[in-house]
Amino acid sequence: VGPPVVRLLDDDVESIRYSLASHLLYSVGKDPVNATARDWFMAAAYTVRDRVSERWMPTLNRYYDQDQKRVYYMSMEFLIGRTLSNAMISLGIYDQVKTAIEEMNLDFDEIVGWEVEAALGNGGLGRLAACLLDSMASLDVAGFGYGIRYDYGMFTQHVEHGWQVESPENWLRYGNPWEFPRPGVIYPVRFGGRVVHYKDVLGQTRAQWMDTEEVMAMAYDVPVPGYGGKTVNHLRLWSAKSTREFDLKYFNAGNYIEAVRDKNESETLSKVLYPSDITSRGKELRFKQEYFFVAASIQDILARFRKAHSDWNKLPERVAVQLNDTHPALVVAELMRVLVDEHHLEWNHAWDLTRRSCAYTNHTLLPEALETWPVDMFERILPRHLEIIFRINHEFLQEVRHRHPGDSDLLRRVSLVGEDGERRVRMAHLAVVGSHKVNGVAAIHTGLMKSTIFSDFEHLSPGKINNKTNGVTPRRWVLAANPGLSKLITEAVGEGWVTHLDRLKGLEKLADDKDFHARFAAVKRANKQHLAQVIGQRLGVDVSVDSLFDVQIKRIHEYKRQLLNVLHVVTRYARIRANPTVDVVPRTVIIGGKAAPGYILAKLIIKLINDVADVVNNDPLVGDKLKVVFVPNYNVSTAELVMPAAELSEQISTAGTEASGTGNMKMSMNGALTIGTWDGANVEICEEVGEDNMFLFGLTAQEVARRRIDGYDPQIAINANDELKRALDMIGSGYFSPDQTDRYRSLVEALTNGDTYLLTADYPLYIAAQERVDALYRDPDEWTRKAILNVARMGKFSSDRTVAEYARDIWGVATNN
Ligand code: DL6
Repeated sequence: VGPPVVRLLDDDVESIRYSLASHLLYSVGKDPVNATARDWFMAAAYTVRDRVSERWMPTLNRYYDQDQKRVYYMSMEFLIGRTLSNAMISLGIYDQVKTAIEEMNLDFDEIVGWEVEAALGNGGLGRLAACLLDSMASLDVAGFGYGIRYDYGMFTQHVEHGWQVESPENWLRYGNPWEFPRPGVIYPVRFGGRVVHYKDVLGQTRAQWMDTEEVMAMAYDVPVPGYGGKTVNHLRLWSAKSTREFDLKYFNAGNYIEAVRDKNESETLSKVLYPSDITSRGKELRFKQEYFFVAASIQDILARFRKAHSDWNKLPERVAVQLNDTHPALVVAELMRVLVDEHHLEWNHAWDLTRRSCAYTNHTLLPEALETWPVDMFERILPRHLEIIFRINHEFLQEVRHRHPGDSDLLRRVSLVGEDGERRVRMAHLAVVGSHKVNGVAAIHTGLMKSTIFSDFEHLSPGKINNKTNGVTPRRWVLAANPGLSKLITEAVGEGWVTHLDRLKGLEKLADDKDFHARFAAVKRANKQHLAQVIGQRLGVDVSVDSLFDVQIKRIHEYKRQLLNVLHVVTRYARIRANPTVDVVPRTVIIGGKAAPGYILAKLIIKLINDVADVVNNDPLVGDKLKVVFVPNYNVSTAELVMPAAELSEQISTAGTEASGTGNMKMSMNGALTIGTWDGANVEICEEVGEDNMFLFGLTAQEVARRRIDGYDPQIAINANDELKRALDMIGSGYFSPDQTDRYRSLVEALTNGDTYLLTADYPLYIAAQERVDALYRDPDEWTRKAILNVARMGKFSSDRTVAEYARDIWGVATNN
């Protein structure tokens, strides 16, 4: 242990102003005369980063000194968003930095606005990873993320003539002030080659993986400050670099161009994030990316472990590896390979250590999202790992055979290798068998995991599958995103809610307090005003702050049913047109989300939303009664703007399809009422908030399953409902697409023939629920009362609670609360 890190920097306004000026000159190389707002952003980021670093090193030393068990959160995605404001808040220096910037006659909001967000993720799974990192640091858990430093993260979505157009987001173009490159932390990652088995001097059979190609993985560390600044953990992201051997080989042969070309090829591994939140089947590069970050992380984890321990038995006591979905499931095979082939542990011993160290989180039941890889491809790229998986499978199936003799169907179902058609390795089965705990992300989701996709495993290992309902960090999603509401909450219940969200309960008693009502409503109105202003400026749509802000923001997917939302909008529009003088509750329907670039139907839904918006927003008969806004490029920063302004939160997936959802939590915490199905975390939000304070509707997961088994016929529902028929006719006949009247025929046909996600079955109940929404909105006091109760009862959905449960039940580590 070296000398302790001395804190050199003070946090008063004067010291911060000094840091800003110094960084502008010494780090950015500008003076105030020539500095742009972006230059000042960089100076501000370095100013804050210095103070983060001063707390980071002591944290790491503390972990070493106390030999703390470390939790490694392995994820292909971390959807971090912007960092500056959040880091300022965590360190408790927000006011000082803001004042220092303003005292220099600079525009704080403009400077903060220059930060390019880190969008290294698609959606829910990646954003959850970022919330959990925040909570681990805030709870003093030694929790570290491992992922990939993609050169291009999530694409930027533009809307051109109503269509989604993607463009690459070169987020590192101006440099990333939050990362520390670690050229000294670099590991080889091997691919291809062949396996040779031989007997060593002791007569033991050993495997040698040889003739491989190598890529190097270089670390970049991004500090993650916990709230209060006591603990600063980090996220280690790997970037692919070509090996020096490659360069030398070609260089010596005098072929400079070849050397550079090869370099580029090996570096493509960390080039781009796959933009589908549902796995891109069979893509070789994706498979290599998965192994790339797994192999580098395992080397790093074991190197750190070996610095402090020579006894391998200590591994599960000191190391917990959490697999964020199956993307890092190769950890199981890689850890086995390293322990057995490189450290010569006996197979059963290695298997025991591996299983006790690993745990796996499942995020979806959708069959198309369950990763499998063709055996042929696996063998070509990771031949030794395939052998290891075959042996794991062999031993696992032996055990199953022993316990269930003669049940060959069971063996076929649970095998790690699917044999129906092309042979494929089932990554979920590898993750389940190689983990000591498997969890779902909401109670209903975990229940369905046990009764559907993993029912055999539930019978084989009862108790292994457990639930860890998701949560979101209140620091980003309330404190930073909604300062008005935060101030109000703090005045009412004190500051402690930021780390003990259950203290929001103290607001319940104010649900009938007229003065609190007025202040709560004023905050919401101000947030709506802000959003309306941005919508006006950026999209040229004039929305009324008096209208109900009805929000659906999430990835565009058939199962999330943005199309059901559109059917409601069209129904509302048809009603207004049929009776223009009718007294309706004015609505602004706000929809945002990205479609995977190859998901044609999802892109068509975006076009439909924009086509409907065009017609509705320009119909003079409609005016402020109805507006439709598609917010382009929905990302974390946009979410931070929209969530606080939402009044109605649309969570309308087909029951049994959305694992949890976390947008539902964010909006409810910010005082929106939920209109939703009995799906994902909606069910638990209802348990907390009360059914009276939400608008739940529709088929339950069991009813959905029953309808599907019985063979659902959408025609019956359509024929029974004139408004539904009319809405479908309008869309299908080109009412909203006069330039191409058959544009939406396929969409309508998908609903009329089959309707996989049962929109037509839920439509009448959804419309009725929307009518209940209107009726309540006409009573502002009652609406506000329910909104306050929503905020008051959301304590359960802090990611601090989620992390505390993982820590207690899965990782076996202590937390500070
Ligand atoms: O668990 C986080 C999040 C859930 O809240 C969503 O319900 C779920 O759809 C999402 N899954 C993904 C991608 N799934 N896979 N694989 O983002 O996870």
